[in-house]
Amino acid sequence: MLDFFTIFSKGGIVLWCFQGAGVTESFTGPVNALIRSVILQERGGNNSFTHEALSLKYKLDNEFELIFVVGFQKILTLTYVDKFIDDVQLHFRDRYKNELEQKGTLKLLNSTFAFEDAFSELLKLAEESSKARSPVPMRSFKESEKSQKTVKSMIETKGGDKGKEQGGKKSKNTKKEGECCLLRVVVRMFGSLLHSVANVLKSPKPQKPKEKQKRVWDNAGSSDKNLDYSDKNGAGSGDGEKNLEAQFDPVCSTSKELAVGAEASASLTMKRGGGFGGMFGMLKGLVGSKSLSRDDMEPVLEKMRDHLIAKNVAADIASQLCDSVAKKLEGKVMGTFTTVASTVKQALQDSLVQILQPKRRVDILRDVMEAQSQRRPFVITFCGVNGVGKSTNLAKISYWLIENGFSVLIAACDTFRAGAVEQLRTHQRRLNSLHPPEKHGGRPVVQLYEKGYGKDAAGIAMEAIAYARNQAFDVVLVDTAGRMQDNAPLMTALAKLIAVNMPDLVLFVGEALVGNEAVDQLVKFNQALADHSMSDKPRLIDGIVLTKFDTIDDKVGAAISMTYITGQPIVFVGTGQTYNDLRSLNARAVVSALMKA
Ligand SMILES: Nc1nc2c(ncn2[C@@H]2O[C@H](COP(=O)(O)OP(=O)(O)OP(=O)(O)O)[C@@H](O)[C@H]2O)c(=O)[nH]1
Ligand SMILES: [Mg+2]
Repeated sequence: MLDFFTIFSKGGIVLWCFQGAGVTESFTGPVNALIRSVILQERGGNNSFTHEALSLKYKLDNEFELIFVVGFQKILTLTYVDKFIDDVQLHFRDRYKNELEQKGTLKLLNSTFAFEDAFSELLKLAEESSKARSPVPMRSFKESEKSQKTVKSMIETKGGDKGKEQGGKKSKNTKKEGECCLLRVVVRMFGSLLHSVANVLKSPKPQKPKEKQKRVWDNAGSSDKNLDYSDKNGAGSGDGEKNLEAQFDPVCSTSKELAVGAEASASLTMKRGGGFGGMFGMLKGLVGSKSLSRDDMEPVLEKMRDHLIAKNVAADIASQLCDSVAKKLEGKVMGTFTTVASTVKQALQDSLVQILQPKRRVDILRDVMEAQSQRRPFVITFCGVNGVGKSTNLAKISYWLIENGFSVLIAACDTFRAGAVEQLRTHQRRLNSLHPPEKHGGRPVVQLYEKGYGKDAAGIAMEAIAYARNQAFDVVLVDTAGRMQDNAPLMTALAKLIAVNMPDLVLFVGEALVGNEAVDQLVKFNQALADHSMSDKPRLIDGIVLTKFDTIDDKVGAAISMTYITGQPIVFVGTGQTYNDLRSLNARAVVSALMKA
């Protein structure tokens, strides 16, 4: 049933692996994909991953820095896998504790882990238990308990079960029961009050109690004892008081009693906590050297989550990140003199830096040079919702490219918004005035390719690329119209533009001001590109331009949301409205702004 099971250290040493009978394909690819796309990208909140036809589940052992991965065909529903992976982890840890405790890669490499027998045994047990739990056929009505009941048994008889109930429950000295008992006393008192009022109304003469059970409400003459109906017979004998005492903690009246009460409650706290409360607990929390549990981390994670949201990280992403950090830390032994809060904070900080680090090389200048050597222009398309700064940042990037010695053709493919073409023409003029043609062999370094409004944007982009090839421009920057992610016709048009022209880079332009909306925008842009792609491997967003970074102070969360969703790097950061206001992202600076209280 299982395709493979592998146990490896976080450092990358495979300690043990199993390959299912008849499975010929190597599992290196899926495991590498899991490491690259989930474990290294802090998407560990959910411990499963699908890769082509395989479903992978994994478990981290943070104490011994191990990863347990199981793979099986995704069409199979293996209900036992979660428990099985836990069992294997526990067995492996217990069996090879000594080897695993030795520090150092070489020692680990030299150790042998003959785990086959135990693994097969565990697998057999897991498969059998899942068979045993296979769906039970539905019972017929005749077999059900309901069919055994007679109508008579369903009719409630007054007081029928009372005695049984009282007798059965009396031994339990719980608070709930005490409350019930008190309620019963009150109800009885109220009942007898009504009863006596009725009696008084019926006969004005004072009544003599005929039987012991009959209760009389006589305000004038009866003592307090008469009011106590808590004993079984209803006689105010004072036994009821004892019963109540047994069910509720007595209220301490003297200071001695108070002291005893305090002691008792202290011992109760110790018992409940299962360890040392008070000062010892506080010291233990401070000094550490215990393994972290989810419960220990929960309050800190909750605070961290709120903190991230306050810094403009999308709520979903903040939760996923905190879950991933929790998974990474669960079971980890804390260092001496570290608190839970500092451990969690450090782990979160590392995760954030990891997310912002580019996963692949993004070097536009080098790529342009490579395209130059192939005698073709390097094409970049800018897309995003309305007014985020696509055209302005396109102009800034033109300036940066010109400064680096390249010639640029701007394709005016926003044929929709009034003034879009004129806006680009103004930028072209200004850029040419900053870099006059005289300095560049008499040829303008920036040109605008435009066909006015209302035309097909994909067609204009294609013509512009052909023109750039003929005129030996180094780079083509394609400006597109802003569109909301829910506008299906416009999203289809963008997907077509990208599918037809196959640009070298698709940059998504997004405002740093955006909060939860970032997730929706990126997911839907990527979805539209995937849906309308003509190839098996669709062209999705390759990178992000994060604009208006100068307007957000330290609420830099959008950077995290955007990179987390796409897994793509932030290629440029727009920090103002002049041509110089273009930066690359400094991951550490962003993370320190994020973590700042
Ligand atoms: N403060 C600041 N403002 C910016 C930045 N980038 C763009 N802007 C401003 O944002 C506004 C919109 O910029 P555009 O470039 O026209 O935006 P667009 O995405 O092309 O808009 P549409 O084409 O209508 O979708 C302009 O006023 C820009 O000056 C930035 O990094 N910082
Ligand atoms: Mg524009």
